[in-house]
Amino acid sequence: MKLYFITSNRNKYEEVKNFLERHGIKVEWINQRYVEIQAENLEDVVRYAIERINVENSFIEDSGLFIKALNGFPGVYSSYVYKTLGLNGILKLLEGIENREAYFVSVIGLKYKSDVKIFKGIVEGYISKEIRGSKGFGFDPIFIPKGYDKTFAEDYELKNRISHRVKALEKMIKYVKLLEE
Ligand code: ITT
Repeated sequence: MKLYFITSNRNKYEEVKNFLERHGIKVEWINQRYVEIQAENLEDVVRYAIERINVENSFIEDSGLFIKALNGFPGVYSSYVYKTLGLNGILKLLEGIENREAYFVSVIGLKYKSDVKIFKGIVEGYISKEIRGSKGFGFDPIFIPKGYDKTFAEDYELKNRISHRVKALEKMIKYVKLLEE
């Protein structure tokens, strides 16, 4: 089985490809941007985009970091905030704030056999006090998953077992495998 993954983010592509190929699904990368509407949640962004993509057996994935003390910011603006404020900007915003709870969300939109399906994964955790680790990408160096003490950038193997992305992918795998039978 082969699926096309439409994303402009190489790191995401690598994570997704490694995980899906371990589950017997081949992935072909379409390095392209798609239309992202301004909306308050990732599901709306993903649904709008995947419904307008004319590639059979393809999927997109939109993700974001939601910080509780900041009422969910940067959320749907994660990509922009990563580029503008960066990791240090986020740490500054949280200076002196006790509640460091945050979570990553991944939403996948799949167009498979002409149907559109949405899959969502979440991983809960905390924003670290400083930048730690060099693996992964994006906010990985400041995100510590609940129940652990290393950031995703320090323990990338752990990330690829429990991440938001992996959880959403597991749901998608279940779905496509059911339809294959
Ligand atoms: P697309 O072409 O797939 O949209 P993108 O880079 O714009 O690629 P997103 O909007 O989904 O991707 O990602 C939003 C930002 O959230 C992204 O720039 C990262 O900085 C961050 N992010 C997403 N997933 C992450 C992860 O697994 N670990 C750390 N940061 C992540």
